[in-house]
Amino acid sequence: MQSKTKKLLAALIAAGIVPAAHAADIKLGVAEALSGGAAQYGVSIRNGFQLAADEINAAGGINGNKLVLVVEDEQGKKEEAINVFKKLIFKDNVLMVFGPTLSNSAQAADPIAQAAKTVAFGTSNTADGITSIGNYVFRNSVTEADVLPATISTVKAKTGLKNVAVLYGNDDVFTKSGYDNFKKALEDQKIPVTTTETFAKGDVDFKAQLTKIKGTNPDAIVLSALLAEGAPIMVQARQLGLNVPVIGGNGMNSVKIFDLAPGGASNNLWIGSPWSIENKAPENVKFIDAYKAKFNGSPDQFAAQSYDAMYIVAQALKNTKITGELPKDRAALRDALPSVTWTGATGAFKFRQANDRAGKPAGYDADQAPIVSVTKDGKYVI
Ligand code: VAL
Repeated sequence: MQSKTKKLLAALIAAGIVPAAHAADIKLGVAEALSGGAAQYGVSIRNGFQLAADEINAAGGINGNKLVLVVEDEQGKKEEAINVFKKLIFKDNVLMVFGPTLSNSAQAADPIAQAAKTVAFGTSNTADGITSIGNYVFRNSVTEADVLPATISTVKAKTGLKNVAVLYGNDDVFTKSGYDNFKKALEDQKIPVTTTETFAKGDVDFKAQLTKIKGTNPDAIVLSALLAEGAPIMVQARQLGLNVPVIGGNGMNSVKIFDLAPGGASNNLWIGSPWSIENKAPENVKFIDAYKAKFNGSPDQFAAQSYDAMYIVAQALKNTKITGELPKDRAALRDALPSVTWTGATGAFKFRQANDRAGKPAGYDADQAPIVSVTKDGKYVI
């Protein structure tokens, strides 16, 4: 189609004169944890995608073509993530797949997308090594490796901590990667560790580990956990009189902590992220207001990152010639993505090339710096 005709069609669709069904739909897969413990993140992520796609479609879509989301629940389980990726890529014939929610699932499912030469775009995967899977793997979530050194140095500067105890989940790709990066940051910043304790997914009683930690009298607890375990850990720590700062990774960066660890138990939790609800940049204010109006609640960082990711893909799509030949279109989208820059709810964004384990170019990580916040009376404050 000539670009003039395309523009006219886009305008007619936007004005509701021509129904969008007359234009070609662009099918995008969304594979997120919408049930189970990781739904604490996955539902926000789905909302962010929906909000951005609705806005983009209301503004005429992509050169007149409408974005259609095919949403699947991968339940926060790696086996389900594999099934859902296969369904979206081979049965639904989506152009690309967003997700899955957990790094643990991404490590299992992203190789399917890579082998099928279909973009897998994670908006919440923060463990090491995800984008080393291959050149079709992208993420706009800032990694633990990029965030945790800044989180540790900020808490050290602001609280004067001299030592820490470490507690982490040793059976999850993200919590283990968070531990590895915390350990390195603590060594680099010469902060002694009083004790290192572990837990497993599904544990509910953390008193043994916390009692041991309390016995070493640390100035803070470094915690690499997902909310399902991290929230009860905070509750039980406070019950035991451990009121020291808790330094968390990405798993603890959710407003859900205020419901799951109520009555002040969530206070004094430190996290780093490029997104903050306090950031008054116009793109962020627009996002927060639109999210509140649509979903009747405040957004979190997970919604902000998926919202931005949809706009990043939309930018790439605007520069992609969609031919209707799926392998060609999937490759064209991949090729258009790396050079996209975008200023959205999380601020200015660009990609950074990641390498595979042999040091050869692979996928793309986020190139963004974190801001460190601390929880106070039901809010993350800078
Ligand atoms: N960032 C984590 C992960 O990569 C969670 C919190 C989504 O698994």
